Parts: sequence; structure tokens; C-alpha cells
Amino acid sequence: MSDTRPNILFIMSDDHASHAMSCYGSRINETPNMDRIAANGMRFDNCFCTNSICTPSRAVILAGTYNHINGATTLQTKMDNRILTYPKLLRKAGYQTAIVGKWHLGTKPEHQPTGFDYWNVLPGQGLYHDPKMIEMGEEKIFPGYTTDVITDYTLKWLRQRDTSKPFCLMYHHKAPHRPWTPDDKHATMYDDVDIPEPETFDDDYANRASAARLASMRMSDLTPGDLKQSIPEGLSEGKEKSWRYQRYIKDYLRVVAAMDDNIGRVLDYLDENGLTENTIIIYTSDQGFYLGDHGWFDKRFMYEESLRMPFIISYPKEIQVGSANKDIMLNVDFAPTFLDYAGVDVPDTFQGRSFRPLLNGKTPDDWQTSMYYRYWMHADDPHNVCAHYGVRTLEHKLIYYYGETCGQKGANEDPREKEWELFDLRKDPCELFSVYDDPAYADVVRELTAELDRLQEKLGDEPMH
Ligand SMILES: [Ca+2]
Repeated sequence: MSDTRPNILFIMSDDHASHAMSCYGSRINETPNMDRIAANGMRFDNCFCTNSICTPSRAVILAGTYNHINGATTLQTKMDNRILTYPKLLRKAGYQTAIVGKWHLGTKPEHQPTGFDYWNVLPGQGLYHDPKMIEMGEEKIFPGYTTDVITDYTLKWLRQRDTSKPFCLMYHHKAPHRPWTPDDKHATMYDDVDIPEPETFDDDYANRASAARLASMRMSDLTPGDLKQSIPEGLSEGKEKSWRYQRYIKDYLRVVAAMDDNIGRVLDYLDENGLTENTIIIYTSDQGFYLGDHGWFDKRFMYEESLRMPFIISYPKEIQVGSANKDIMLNVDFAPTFLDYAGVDVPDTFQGRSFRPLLNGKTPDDWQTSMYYRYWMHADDPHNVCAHYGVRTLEHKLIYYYGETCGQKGANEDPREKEWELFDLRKDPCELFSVYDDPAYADVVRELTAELDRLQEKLGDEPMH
């Protein structure tokens, strides 16, 4: 009898915020191929990462555990490749497994990908042109634009796979990570338009803890390498900030457009080969990003733009087309969900929960209504973001800036004042006014602090407050 278990095509990019996707209502670009996945399935509006940077988010996804458990807390920590991951379990259960593209969990023998029949990954961040990649342990140069190369090798693997077995393919783009280098085809896209500035572009960082004001993620922190053009002379401070934003956001969107085209090539392959019906197709990014929001680029903070991950998924056999979900769902929940669909038992050590019922439109009564977040890389060079943790519910967000290195690699000795923030997300969705000290919110502070304590205890993390 043939194996009817679903294939899994897990498409992930790097630093792509959902507010630069048309299926999420982007005001600044179109992503027609990503939209195909959303139109044919479900869009998650409250999918969050538990630590908004590359290496940690990828470790959470693979291992199904939080970073204080899997050890990949910062960009300088790597993941021990003996750790149990969902691809290992799928492979053991008869799936063919592959990863092509970004890995970012280390390239030494003890960190290289394990659990894959085929792997071909970039070392570290990788380059945008003519990338060096490590294919099954062997370093080679692959001529071309990296987004195209990753897609070419993804398609090559799909064509040669054993069609008698289901597959789990991790098609992981480097784009649109800094330094946002476009390909020739999209180099002049948006040349004749101005991209609108976001609502919080001129945030003055008042009415909050000091962390936002101290971060070096402003338009003025973009380097000559990011801007790729010399700054016109004679611009006022405000005009230069706007000029920098246009340079930044246009290259970011050009890189996204090249990626969207390439995702279209892979979706076409599935369509042409009759695979779309029996394949769970996912598009997500390892975290969100500031697209000029709060005057920033980059991520790291627990604020909405970098906390939120885009997450769209299609699987016509089970998921209603054109649907959306607002339940809280986390990157730590991905692995249990993949295992659930493959009919593999989820190990007790995994900390997430399968969201398959949500995909069927049946949210369990005891589904999570809060989430735990922790950014460990205190005062990192060059972004200078204060270490913090917190809890988000559907209505509020409590953040504690503990401001210490805790001995973490990549964190810098620069102790800070310990500060709290509380945001009322219903009244202040842009998170501009902390109400932590407002007596009207004393009960909310008490409840959320108790919820933070509960989550830290349940997940096994050490409180600092
Ligand atoms: Ca990233």
C-alpha cells in the first residue's frame, strides 16, 4: 500500500516581517506567490517567536524546546547536533528529509545538520551572490544569486526524490536579511515611487523604559554598506532620515520580491506534479522585523513588529481555504504539529503543542492564551538591545528589562537599571505608552506578573525579578 502521509514543505525566510506581505495587508508591497499559500489555506495573525533573532528561533523550531533548554540563546551560541529534533523523528518514521539554504546553527562537525537525507546549507549568514555552501559536508561555491541558487537546489532535490515515500523539505532562504542586496532583475523596482513611512517612524522613545531610546537600530545607524549609495549633500536631519528609509526599505522589498518569484517556482512544481493536495505548505520567517517602525530596522525587542512571525499554511485536505486564526501560536509549537501530521508521537521533552486542531477550526478550550519571551544577548554589538523577558496575552504585554549578561556569549558587560513596561494592546497597539506605573493597571500588573512566574516555572527558566 502506498504511503499517504502528507509531505511537508517548510519554507522559511530570514527577517521577513508580516507587514511586508500583501496577504497580511501590506501597504508597501505585493507578494503574489506567498499570497497563493494564504489563499489556499490559513493565515495566523498571532504567531510569535520566543526570542527574536536567527539562531535561537531556528533552534526552537527544530528542537521543540525554548532556548534555555536547547542552549542556543544568542547568535554566538550554536546547537549541539546530537539534540533530538523533529527531522530526526520524521526520518526514523520513514520520511525523506532535506534542508537547503540557511541553517545558522553552526558549521563545525558537532553543529552541522543531522537528521537529513540531503543537506546543502550556507555557512553563517551566507552571501547574496555566488554563495559558498556546504553540501553534505563539502564546501563549494555556487555561482548565481543566492535566492535563485537555494531554489534551484530545492527543485533539484524534489525531482530526484523517492516518490514512494513522503518528504519533509526545509526550503530556507537567506533573504531578506541585512545587507538587503537585490538581484539585477529587481534592482530598479520602486525607483519611481516613494514608499510610505510607517505610523511610528518619528517615535521619540518617551513614556517607556530606557531600552528603546538606547538601542542602536535607527535609520542613522544604517551603515554605508547597508545604504550602498552616498548620502546626498545638504539634507536636513529629517530629510536624511527619510532618504535613509527609502534606501533601506526599497532594497528590503526588492529582495523580498526576488524571493516571492522563487517561491512561485516551487509552488508551480507542486501544482504541475499533483503534489499540492497532499503537501502541507508553510511560509514563515524566523522572526519579524522593524520596517522603519519606531524609526528602526532590525528585531530583538519583544515589541509587536519583531515578535510576530508571518505564518501561512495550506493543506486542502484539512484546512479551510482563505481562513484566518487569531489564537496565540508559537515557533515552539511547529515541531509537535509536524510530528502530529506524520503520525509520530511527540516526545515528552518537547515544550510546544500541536496546533492541528486550530487548523481544523476547533481551538481546544485549554489552548494557550499567553506566551513567554526572552532575549538574552544583552547590549549586543552593534544593536545595543537590553536583555529582557516578558509575557504577552491577547490584550496586554509585560516586559522586564533585567539588563545583565547572565554569562551569555555575545552579551556585553554593561549593567542597566532594571525596568518594567506594560502595554495595553487594545488601546495602544503601537506600544508607545507604558502603563506599568498607572494605578488603574495595578490589577493587570499583578495578574501578568503571576502569569510570568507561572510560565517561567512551567518552562524551567530562572526568574531575574
Ligand atoms: Ca533572522
